[in-house]
Amino acid sequence: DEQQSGAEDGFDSLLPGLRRRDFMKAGAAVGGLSGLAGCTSLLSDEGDGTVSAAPSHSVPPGEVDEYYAFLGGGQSGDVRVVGLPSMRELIRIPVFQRDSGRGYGHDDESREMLEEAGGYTWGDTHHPRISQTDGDYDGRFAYVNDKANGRMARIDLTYFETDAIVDIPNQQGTHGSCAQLPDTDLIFGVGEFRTPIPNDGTGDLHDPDKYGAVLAAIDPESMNVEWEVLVDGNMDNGDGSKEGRYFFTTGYNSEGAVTEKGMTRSDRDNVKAFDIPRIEAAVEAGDYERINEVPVVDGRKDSPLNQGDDPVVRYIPTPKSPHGISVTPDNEYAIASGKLDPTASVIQIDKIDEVDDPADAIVGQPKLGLGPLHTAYDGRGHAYTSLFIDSQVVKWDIEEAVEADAGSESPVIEKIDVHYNPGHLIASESYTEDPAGDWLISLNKLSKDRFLPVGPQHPENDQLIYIGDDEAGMEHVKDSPAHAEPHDASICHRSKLDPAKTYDPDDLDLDYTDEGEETMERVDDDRVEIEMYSTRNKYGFQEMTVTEGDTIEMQVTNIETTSDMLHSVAIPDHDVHMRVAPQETRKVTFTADEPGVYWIYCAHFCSALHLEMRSRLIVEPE
Ligand code: CUK
Ligand code: CUA
Repeated sequence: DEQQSGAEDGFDSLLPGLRRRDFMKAGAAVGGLSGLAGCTSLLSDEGDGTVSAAPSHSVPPGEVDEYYAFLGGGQSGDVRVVGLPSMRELIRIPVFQRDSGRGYGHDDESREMLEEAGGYTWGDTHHPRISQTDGDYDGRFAYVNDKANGRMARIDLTYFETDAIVDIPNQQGTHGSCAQLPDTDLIFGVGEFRTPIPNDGTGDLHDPDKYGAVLAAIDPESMNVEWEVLVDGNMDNGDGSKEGRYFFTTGYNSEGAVTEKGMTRSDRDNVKAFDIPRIEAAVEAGDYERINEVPVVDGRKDSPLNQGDDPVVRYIPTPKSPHGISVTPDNEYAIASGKLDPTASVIQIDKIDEVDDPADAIVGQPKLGLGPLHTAYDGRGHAYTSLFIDSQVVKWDIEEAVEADAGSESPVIEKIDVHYNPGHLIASESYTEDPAGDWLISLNKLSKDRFLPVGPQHPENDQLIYIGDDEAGMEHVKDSPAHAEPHDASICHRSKLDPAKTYDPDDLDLDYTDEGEETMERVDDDRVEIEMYSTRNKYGFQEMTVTEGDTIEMQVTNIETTSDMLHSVAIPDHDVHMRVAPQETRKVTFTADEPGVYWIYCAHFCSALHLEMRSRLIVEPE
């Protein structure tokens, strides 16, 4: 391999540890080989003998990363927070699943939220998107879909925790999720699976012609579903134009089939351009049908609302089953990746309104390689597209693609191998109007031989690629194993987030219980209410005596003001683990149905007296 061949021409002896490829790049960076002696300051030493043109991705002990990456955890149901460029996983935010590490799904509030959202024990999170104001991340919320159960969740980025989930009516399989730009006035949930609507067992369940899929628009504050649009075909991913006029979705199965063979029969599918103001005018005018309490606008091709010059949805024909779609930072183009076709389709946004035939809004169709799935941007006019089948990332020039003939490969600048089979790729701040253009992560589906074998389920491989040097080209700098299975991500500069260090008790619904204010009261024949504090190294009560069959409502305030000083309430044999962070108050309700003595303990290691931090729950027989 090229990297090993340096010995032949003596490069290795010139600079031990410098690979030949890097040597050549280093030379280019200073304008020639003669500058070699002076170029070492441009190089970073990764400490493992390799020298690279990229800035160091290794963050030294005690220092912090420059970016937060939020990754959808796929079938794990969570959102991961990873520091960039180190790729260190900082924390996981449970969304659709219980998580004892966070006490999520164990206290009353989060448990009730999960129950009201359907009571499912998992979700399938793909696309975390951060709220924006004026076209830039405002650090307030992240929104993420649940493809498995047709839901959308909101994560409060002050506390890095899920604070709302909506079960979207008329939608099974919420795939794309995206905030309306530039100010997050709506959240869009893209319905993938076609079902009868309403899907309540009425009508002919076997007739696919009676099935449909909807786009859902959700209010970002109330999380109410405001309206939906019924369309032809399955939808897939989505992204919005930067000024908020259009929301684009890709899709497959324009055939309306129910088998793989049927779904791939025709050569064309389409990108749908939803005209948001036009849809809102239709809702305003009462041009909808209310189904499961949601106004549903008919956006199918033959809908009366789609005839004439002012359709609610424009169907832009593209080759076979386009998958990813993303709008360029300058809002000129929406680029759809071909999936089953080797091209991407470059749609000029301001042409959509002008052309008679929607197909004429496609102004470029570069040939990129096999299995193009998703496209990210560096803000310098380049696009980066993942090639699932070729296991590559291809960098190409957007304007060149507009100039070139359809099917031309001339816009392609460079390809780099990834390992293996990338789904999404994402560049820092790529979804904003001003991408940073330095790092890119390729979220690879297969890792095969890249890590120590750990049994039949291999880790995913999230690969870090430096894209900040157009001269030197893309450089793959790190493999990072990931728990199954990241799909999409949003990367946000750390300056745009301001997470709390402790809770603000005013943000919480439950009353604060300070030391000396603890109470234990029988409020009913079989109901006991406890309000107490926790601190190093005790709970408000050393023991609590109840009677078999009692329902216990236990509310606990962590009165610590020191950040990072967590305590919890773990109760053996009662399935209770309630984390309480500094200045937080939480409540858990459970039944004491087995007489006996139970040692309540703190499961977060909080001090040298952590093991002594206990209380006894004494359950007397009836
Ligand atoms: S994604 Cu959801 S199937 Cu390509 Cu945006 Cu992975
Ligand atoms: Cu408190 Cu351990």
